[in-house]
Amino acid sequence: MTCKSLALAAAFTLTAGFSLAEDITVGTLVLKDPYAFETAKTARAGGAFVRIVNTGSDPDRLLDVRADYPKVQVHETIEKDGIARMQPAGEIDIPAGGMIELKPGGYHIMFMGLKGAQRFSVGETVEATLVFEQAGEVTIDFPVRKRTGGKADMGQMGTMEQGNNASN
Ligand SMILES: [Cu+2]
Repeated sequence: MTCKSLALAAAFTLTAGFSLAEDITVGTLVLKDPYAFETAKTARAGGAFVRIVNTGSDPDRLLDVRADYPKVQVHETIEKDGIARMQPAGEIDIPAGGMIELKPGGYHIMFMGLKGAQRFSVGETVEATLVFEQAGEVTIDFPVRKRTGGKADMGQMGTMEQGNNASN
Protein backbone atom coordinates (compact mmCIF):
# COMPACT_ATOMS: atom_id res chain seq x y z
CA MET A 1 0.00 0.00 0.00
CA THR A 2 1.32 3.41 -0.83
CA CYS A 3 1.44 6.25 1.63
CA LYS A 4 -1.37 7.90 -0.20
CA SER A 5 -3.69 4.93 -0.06
CA LEU A 6 -2.90 4.47 3.63
CA ALA A 7 -3.90 8.04 4.28
CA LEU A 8 -7.05 7.54 2.32
CA ALA A 9 -7.85 4.39 4.21
CA ALA A 10 -7.30 6.19 7.50
CA ALA A 11 -9.51 9.06 6.44
CA PHE A 12 -12.22 6.66 5.41
CA THR A 13 -12.01 4.83 8.73
CA LEU A 14 -12.29 8.07 10.66
CA THR A 15 -15.30 9.13 8.66
CA ALA A 16 -16.97 5.78 9.04
CA GLY A 17 -16.12 5.68 12.73
CA PHE A 18 -17.82 8.94 13.43
CA SER A 19 -20.89 7.98 11.53
CA LEU A 20 -23.76 8.75 11.01
CA ALA A 21 -26.07 6.15 12.29
CA GLU A 22 -28.62 5.02 9.79
CA ASP A 23 -31.89 6.85 9.71
CA ILE A 24 -34.69 5.16 11.60
CA THR A 25 -38.05 5.04 9.87
CA VAL A 26 -41.33 4.53 11.68
CA GLY A 27 -44.54 5.14 9.76
CA THR A 28 -44.01 8.37 7.85
CA LEU A 29 -41.42 9.61 10.33
CA VAL A 30 -37.68 9.51 9.78
CA LEU A 31 -35.47 9.91 12.83
CA LYS A 32 -32.00 11.20 12.10
CA ASP A 33 -28.74 11.48 13.99
CA PRO A 34 -29.74 10.42 17.51
CA TYR A 35 -27.15 11.08 20.20
CA ALA A 36 -26.79 11.71 23.90
CA PHE A 37 -24.20 13.77 25.71
CA GLU A 38 -21.84 12.17 28.17
CA THR A 39 -22.60 13.15 31.75
CA ALA A 40 -20.26 14.44 34.39
CA LYS A 41 -19.27 12.02 37.15
CA THR A 42 -21.65 13.55 39.65
CA ALA A 43 -24.39 14.59 37.23
CA ARG A 44 -27.91 13.46 37.97
CA ALA A 45 -29.31 14.31 34.57
CA GLY A 46 -28.43 13.69 30.95
CA GLY A 47 -29.87 14.80 27.63
CA ALA A 48 -30.50 13.07 24.31
CA PHE A 49 -31.28 14.57 20.94
CA VAL A 50 -32.60 13.60 17.51
CA ARG A 51 -34.17 15.18 14.45
CA ILE A 52 -37.62 13.94 13.52
CA VAL A 53 -38.78 14.49 9.94
CA ASN A 54 -42.39 13.90 8.95
CA THR A 55 -42.41 12.79 5.32
CA GLY A 56 -46.16 12.17 5.36
CA SER A 57 -49.12 14.30 4.39
CA ASP A 58 -50.65 14.16 7.86
CA PRO A 59 -49.35 15.74 11.04
CA ASP A 60 -48.10 13.57 13.86
CA ARG A 61 -47.32 14.27 17.48
CA LEU A 62 -44.65 13.21 19.92
CA LEU A 63 -46.66 12.16 22.96
CA ASP A 64 -44.22 10.65 25.37
CA VAL A 65 -40.85 9.06 25.98
CA ARG A 66 -40.08 6.00 28.06
CA ALA A 67 -36.79 4.57 29.19
CA ASP A 68 -35.35 2.33 31.86
CA TYR A 69 -34.07 5.20 34.01
CA PRO A 70 -35.49 6.70 37.19
CA LYS A 71 -37.29 9.48 35.31
CA VAL A 72 -37.42 10.52 31.68
CA GLN A 73 -39.33 13.39 30.06
CA VAL A 74 -39.33 15.46 26.91
CA HIS A 75 -38.22 18.93 27.93
CA GLU A 76 -38.01 22.28 26.29
CA THR A 77 -35.55 24.98 27.16
CA ILE A 78 -37.07 28.42 27.36
CA GLU A 79 -35.29 31.65 27.95
CA LYS A 80 -36.98 34.16 30.18
CA ASP A 81 -35.36 37.33 31.44
CA GLY A 82 -32.08 36.08 30.05
CA ILE A 83 -32.17 32.88 32.08
CA ALA A 84 -32.54 29.50 30.39
CA ARG A 85 -34.86 27.13 32.15
CA MET A 86 -36.21 23.72 31.31
CA GLN A 87 -39.74 22.49 31.62
CA PRO A 88 -41.74 19.48 30.42
CA ALA A 89 -42.59 20.09 26.78
CA GLY A 90 -45.88 18.25 26.80
CA GLU A 91 -46.96 16.90 23.42
CA ILE A 92 -45.04 18.24 20.42
CA ASP A 93 -46.68 18.65 17.02
CA ILE A 94 -44.78 17.45 13.98
CA PRO A 95 -46.36 19.12 10.96
CA ALA A 96 -46.97 17.23 7.72
CA GLY A 97 -43.81 17.63 5.65
CA GLY A 98 -42.15 19.31 8.62
CA MET A 99 -39.45 18.56 11.13
CA ILE A 100 -38.78 19.00 14.80
CA GLU A 101 -35.28 19.06 16.11
CA LEU A 102 -34.35 17.98 19.60
CA LYS A 103 -31.09 19.80 20.26
CA PRO A 104 -29.12 21.45 23.03
CA GLY A 105 -30.90 24.64 24.04
CA GLY A 106 -34.26 23.48 22.66
CA TYR A 107 -36.37 20.38 22.93
CA HIS A 108 -34.52 17.43 24.41
CA ILE A 109 -35.08 14.12 26.10
CA MET A 110 -34.08 14.46 29.72
CA PHE A 111 -33.05 11.55 31.86
CA MET A 112 -33.17 12.36 35.56
CA GLY A 113 -32.19 10.79 38.82
CA LEU A 114 -29.11 9.13 37.31
CA LYS A 115 -26.82 7.28 39.67
CA GLY A 116 -23.63 5.31 39.35
CA ALA A 117 -23.47 3.25 36.17
CA GLN A 118 -26.68 4.80 34.85
CA ARG A 119 -24.62 7.86 33.95
CA PHE A 120 -23.68 8.21 30.30
CA SER A 121 -20.16 7.46 29.06
CA VAL A 122 -18.76 7.86 25.58
CA GLY A 123 -18.96 4.53 23.74
CA GLU A 124 -22.20 3.49 25.34
CA THR A 125 -25.68 3.89 23.95
CA VAL A 126 -28.75 5.06 25.81
CA GLU A 127 -31.99 3.34 24.90
CA ALA A 128 -35.30 5.16 24.92
CA THR A 129 -38.70 4.64 23.32
CA LEU A 130 -40.48 7.53 21.67
CA VAL A 131 -44.26 7.36 21.48
CA PHE A 132 -45.97 9.03 18.53
CA GLU A 133 -49.69 9.53 18.07
CA GLN A 134 -49.79 8.20 14.49
CA ALA A 135 -46.53 6.37 13.92
CA GLY A 136 -46.66 4.45 17.18
CA GLU A 137 -43.65 3.55 19.26
CA VAL A 138 -40.03 3.34 18.24
CA THR A 139 -37.09 2.38 20.40
CA ILE A 140 -33.84 4.16 19.62
CA ASP A 141 -30.25 3.74 20.75
CA PHE A 142 -28.65 7.12 21.32
CA PRO A 143 -24.87 6.83 21.03
CA VAL A 144 -23.17 8.83 23.77
CA ARG A 145 -20.93 11.62 22.53
CA LYS A 146 -18.42 13.80 24.21
CA ARG A 147 -19.93 17.09 25.22
CA THR A 148 -19.24 19.96 22.90
CA GLY A 149 -19.66 23.66 23.44
CA GLY A 150 -19.87 25.14 26.89
CA LYS A 151 -23.54 25.95 26.99
CA ALA A 152 -25.00 25.46 30.40
CA ASP A 153 -28.29 24.19 29.08
CA MET A 154 -28.10 21.11 31.25
CA GLY A 155 -26.65 23.02 34.19
CA GLN A 156 -30.11 24.21 35.10
CA MET A 157 -30.94 20.70 36.12
CA GLY A 158 -28.96 21.37 39.25
CA THR A 159 -31.73 23.54 40.57
CA MET A 160 -34.48 21.27 39.32
CA GLU A 161 -32.90 18.33 41.02
CA GLN A 162 -32.38 19.80 44.43
CA GLY A 163 -34.12 17.79 47.05
CA ASN A 164 -33.34 14.62 45.15
CA ASN A 165 -30.12 13.88 46.94
CA ALA A 166 -30.28 10.14 47.19
CA SER A 167 -26.75 8.81 47.41
CA ASN A 168 -25.00 6.64 44.90
CU1 LIG B 1 -34.13 19.09 30.54
